[in-house]
Amino acid sequence: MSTPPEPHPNVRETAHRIAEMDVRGAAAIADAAAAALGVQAAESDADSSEAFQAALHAAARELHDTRPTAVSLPNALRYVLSGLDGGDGDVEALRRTVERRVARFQAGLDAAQDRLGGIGAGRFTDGDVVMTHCHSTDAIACIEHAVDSGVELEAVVKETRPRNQGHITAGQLRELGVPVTLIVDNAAHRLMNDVDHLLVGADSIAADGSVINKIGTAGLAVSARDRGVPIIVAAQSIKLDPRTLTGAAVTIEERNPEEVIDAGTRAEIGEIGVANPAFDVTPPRHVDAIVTEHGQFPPESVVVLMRELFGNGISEPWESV
Ligand code: RI2
Repeated sequence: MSTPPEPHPNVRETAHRIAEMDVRGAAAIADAAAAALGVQAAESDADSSEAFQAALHAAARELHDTRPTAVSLPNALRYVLSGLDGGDGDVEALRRTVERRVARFQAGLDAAQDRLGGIGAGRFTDGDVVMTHCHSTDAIACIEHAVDSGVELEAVVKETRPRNQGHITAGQLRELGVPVTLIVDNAAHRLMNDVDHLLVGADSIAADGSVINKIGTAGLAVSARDRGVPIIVAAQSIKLDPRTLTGAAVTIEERNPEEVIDAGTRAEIGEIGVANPAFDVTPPRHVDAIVTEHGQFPPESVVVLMRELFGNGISEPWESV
């Protein structure tokens, strides 16, 4: 087997930033991965269409192998690479095709988020209190649209251990003028009586309507159900996982134990194991609505949208590298 071509340094750098979570959030990861493929295409010195495609596939593989759960990543790669199907055309034509598809994909992300924000905003009325988990740009878009149309909201923001992405949410909601109460994750059930909505994002959505999102979402949804608080998932359609149409399970990322406890403190405690799953699975029965740019869906019917958008066959050209 021949050695796969070396990806462009920008691809390496982007992959590193995604793996280290300097770039994080399902939409941002997709955006960055598409941009890196654009750089790979723009600066490729391949002298044949086969070499050009091989280099793009290798770049896609490097990006793909960074984080396993957010399906927006393979969906972005698939979108950009599908422009190369067939392999006809010279290098310049292929280069232009990739650049066009990257631009179209990135514009689509922004438009989808804007559209779903408008749809999700319709769930809120004046004086509502919204509980959030982690940091989701799709979820914030719903709050932003509501606030922009004059609806007054308050937020209870969970800090979201171990990486405290709730702090990002708190800052962005303050910028929107939303009063924020920050809580530790353990206080969520206690505060559930005081909120009107639970609003979260998603990293992947399976064909049965299960929602894969930041660790803690599944338990939080059980708590919200118990208190009769509606559970809304804001997720543009690149979060739909077409691989699950044929029965594949979503892989849950396990991250470095040092995100949970530093090595020194761990050593002081003595011999312990540490688990750090980054995501969990909320079953469809614990979700009220999935808000996408195509409208709002009960989780069980999201499969209809999935089939419409992806059909039954999906390609994974980076697997050939
Ligand atoms: P947007 C995040 O994962 C959170 O789980 C969040 O709900 C999800 O991505 C979606 O984010 P991580 O990358 O695409 O922080 O809505 O592990 O911004």
